[in-house]
Parts: sequence; C-alpha cells; structure tokens
Amino acid sequence: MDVKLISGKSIDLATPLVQDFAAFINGLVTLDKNRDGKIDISEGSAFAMQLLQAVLRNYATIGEALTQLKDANSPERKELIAVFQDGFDLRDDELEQLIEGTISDLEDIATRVSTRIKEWGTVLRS
Ligand SMILES: [Ca+2]
Ligand SMILES: [Ca+2]
Repeated sequence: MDVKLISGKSIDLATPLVQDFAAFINGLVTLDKNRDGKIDISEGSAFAMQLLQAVLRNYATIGEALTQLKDANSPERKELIAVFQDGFDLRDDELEQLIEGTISDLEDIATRVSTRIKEWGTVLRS
C-alpha cells in the first residue's frame, strides 16, 4: 500500500484534484449563467451537484491527493499548474492569463525561496 510511486506517477491523485479545482473555479465564476447579476436556484443547485459529484469522486483519495500536492517537487508543481491552466477558463481571457501567470510566478518564487532556505541551513550548520 505504501509504495513510493515512480516520478511522474507521484501526482496521479493530485492531478484530478487540480482539474476539479479548476472546474470548481470556472463554475463559481460562471454561476450566473444568464448574467443577470443574480444566481437563481437552478443555477445554484446545478453547481452544488457538480461540486458534490467531484467531492464524491475524489473522496476516497482526497487525503493522499493533498499529501501529493504538499510533497510535489518543483517539476511536479509545474505540471500541476499546467493542468490547472488547461482546465481554468474565463470568458475574460486577459484576466485568465493574469491569474495563470501569477500562479506560475508564485511557484517560481516559492521554489527559489525554499532553495535559498536550504542554502542558509547548509551555511549555518557548517
Ligand atoms: Ca486556461
Ligand atoms: Ca478563456
């Protein structure tokens, strides 16, 4: 059960989670389907059903999927971000690109900071 998956398979559960997350955001943004500024019951319940299905589908593996997300290394995070960018779609493409670019930048920054912290640890221990 505790098999360490080979590289590439180590985010197999995190990937559908990220896909559902992108679909969830899409659903939130497009909840007001007829764009009248109000969310009616049918719009709301369709979204709730979609969300419920996604949760049920991933329920058994959600803990493991979150662990994979947390433990993902930089190439894996980049892969997951690509999955998100692929699934995430706004009508406003400019805003979509801005959000996707920001997430990508954050990954870059996080990777650089964690590398730097490791370097500090090495220097301080020597
Ligand atoms: Ca996109
Ligand atoms: Ca779009």
